[in-house]
Amino acid sequence: MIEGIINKLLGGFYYVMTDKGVLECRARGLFRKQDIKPLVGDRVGVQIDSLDETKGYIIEVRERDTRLDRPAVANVNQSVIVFSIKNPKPNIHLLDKMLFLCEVSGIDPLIVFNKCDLDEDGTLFDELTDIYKSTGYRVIETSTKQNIGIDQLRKALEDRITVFAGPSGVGKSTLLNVIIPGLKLNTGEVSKKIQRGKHTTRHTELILVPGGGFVLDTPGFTSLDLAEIEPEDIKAYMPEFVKYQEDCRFQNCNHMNEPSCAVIDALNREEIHFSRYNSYKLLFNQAGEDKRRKSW
Ligand SMILES: Nc1nc2c(ncn2[C@@H]2O[C@H](COP(=O)(O)OP(=O)(O)OP(=O)(O)O)[C@@H](O)[C@H]2O)c(=O)[nH]1
Ligand SMILES: [Zn+2]
Repeated sequence: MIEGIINKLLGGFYYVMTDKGVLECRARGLFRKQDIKPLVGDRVGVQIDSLDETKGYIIEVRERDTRLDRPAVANVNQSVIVFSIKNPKPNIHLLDKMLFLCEVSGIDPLIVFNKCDLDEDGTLFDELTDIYKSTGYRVIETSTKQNIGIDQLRKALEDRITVFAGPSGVGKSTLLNVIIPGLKLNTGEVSKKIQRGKHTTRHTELILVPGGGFVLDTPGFTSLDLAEIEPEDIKAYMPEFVKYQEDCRFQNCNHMNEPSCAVIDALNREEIHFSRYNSYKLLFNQAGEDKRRKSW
């Protein structure tokens, strides 16, 4: 048996990258009875077909570190969250929501502000970076037009399985095309993309990055439904709240309207950014609403 990683699923076959190249595999063995469906990103044990060494059987699926639903992938351990400085301008609440989903999924976020060529004097980037670096997140600025930050981004992909996330039009596909020569993802205006993409079926594929690491060619965190999350659990995923909350009067303080709340005190002293606190409140309320909607 040899070890490998599933890089795509196509026509009922699993394609597994191994030391002996990419093998076309079928699933077989105990895990099928246990109802484990192998996913892109799964580390697997493969038995090579004795008659054809380009084919094989997946006989074991290793334990997963993480799992995402849409796209369904295993073992992603980093998310590059892309927003553009301008065109479209960043939606900070959406960024906070994606950071929150990373925290919940156990995935390390890296924030990328792309199109920095449009930020003439750099002030927009400085404002945004200040919020997120002080919260402890990694932030880089890039421009595919002026080749800024691309090497830094490529370096951050080494030894990781990365999913790109972010709204439409921020430059996710353009960044991936620059980092992976020959990838040729469609880029540009949405209407043109739909036309060009009409007859091609999308499937999720793990791509090897020159220099090391894997990226998914399909964006992640496209579903932002919070129905599975209790509003009371959200505060634990706001990293900058954690050091204050032991000083709240109530042990189970939600930092909403409770008296003597250390998080709100820190907010008033501007030690916690207002936009981050505001996102927290919106997430808290949305989690409650999504839950009520689902339980009808
Ligand atoms: N000025 C500037 N424009 C850029 C940059 N990177 C990408 N663009 C442009 O932004 C537009 C959208 O880029 P895409 O890569 O298609 O964006 P996307 O995030 O993949 O969009 P979706 O596929 O809709 O999610 C294209 O017209 C790109 O040429 C950049 O660094 N600077
Ligand atoms: Zn509190």
